[in-house]
Amino acid sequence: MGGISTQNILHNNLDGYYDGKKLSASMERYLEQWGQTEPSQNEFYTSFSYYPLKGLEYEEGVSRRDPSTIIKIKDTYYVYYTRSSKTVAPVGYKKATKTVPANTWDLCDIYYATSKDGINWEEQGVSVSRGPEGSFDDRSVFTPDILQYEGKYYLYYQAVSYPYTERSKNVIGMSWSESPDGPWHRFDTPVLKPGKPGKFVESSTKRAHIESYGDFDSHKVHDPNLIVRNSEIWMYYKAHPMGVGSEHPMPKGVGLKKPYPNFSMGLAIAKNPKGPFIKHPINPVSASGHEALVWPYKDGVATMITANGPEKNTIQWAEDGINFEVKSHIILPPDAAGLFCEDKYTNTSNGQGFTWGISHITQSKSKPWAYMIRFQCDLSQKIDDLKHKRENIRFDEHSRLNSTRRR
Ligand code: AAL
Repeated sequence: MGGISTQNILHNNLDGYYDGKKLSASMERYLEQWGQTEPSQNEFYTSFSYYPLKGLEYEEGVSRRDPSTIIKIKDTYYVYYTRSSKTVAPVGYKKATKTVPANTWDLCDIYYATSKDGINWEEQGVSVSRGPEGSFDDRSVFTPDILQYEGKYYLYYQAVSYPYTERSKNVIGMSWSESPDGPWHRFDTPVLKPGKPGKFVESSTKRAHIESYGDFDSHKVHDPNLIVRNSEIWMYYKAHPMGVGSEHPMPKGVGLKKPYPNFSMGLAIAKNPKGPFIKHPINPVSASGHEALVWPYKDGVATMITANGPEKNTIQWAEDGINFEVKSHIILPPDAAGLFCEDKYTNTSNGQGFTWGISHITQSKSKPWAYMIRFQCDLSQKIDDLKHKRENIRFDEHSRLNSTRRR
């Protein structure tokens, strides 16, 4: 065809679009912050697709949840996760006993499974179990992440002691091994503890009844998620202050002058995997999110912020790994994801991202036990997967009618 090329038509139209126009606030933002005609032009945007996993699917009486980062040793993938033994269904904090769990992460141990293809998994057994009676981890160990570093393996996980009540403090414990199959050497003290405490009202047993809040992580340090950066071990974690959680709306007053987030993300850095982990002075590094999830991306750090807070359902990035900016909005992100991200621990300064991982489906009325599934996406520099760059994702009747507040 002679005459004008498609390219010229496009450019002419674009010029026309802006000619002499005053821009609205949204258009200013669009040009300054987003600047994309197609979602595929935003490397931080992805949609997610989900697939069943063989060997880690739903099982009556067994909860499998909170998968770790997935590592690959030779031709074998490894994932670590929270697992309850065949037991009765959880009954809540008030009715829980020495043998009856409060929730699906109570009375659990860390198990692991292996796979050759990332889809068919074989549960191998326990990696780390609860500590001896009277220890900081005698009630439950759960929500692990695995760090592979200088030929050794380090499992970081949440831990609680008996009795487990809504006021129990959560800490992060660690065990290490020469091999991904164990045996694991358990540290008998936590590697990370809650920060400066507030004060609970003594005449009550409720988590929400406090006289003071304390630091942003005065109650719980949760969901350790690790990267190696600047030759150091960077542990991001979810934090809760004392005084929130069990009652909504939050109690008013108590000298509170500014709002603060119930869910936030902290960062603690160590020179070596055994610690000491030093909390970053500008914590919390995110005022939103659940289940901390980070990966090295280009010369900075990316994070997926899900489920809670004003910036939920976004992907953010920080050149310094500390001051995150919103880079995309996502829907239906994986819950409690564990990533297969090959350079998470290589101290890279050009992180490549990832395309898949494992997430969990939490318990529901019809399926009272948590189980795990696989997800695919495109948050990788290497590939350009247009299927996972689509927008306009809608939900069918089944998803809508079954959607509810997660537990
Ligand atoms: C999850 C995580 C932590 C909590 C519980 C189990 O979503 O945030 O692991 O303790 O729920």
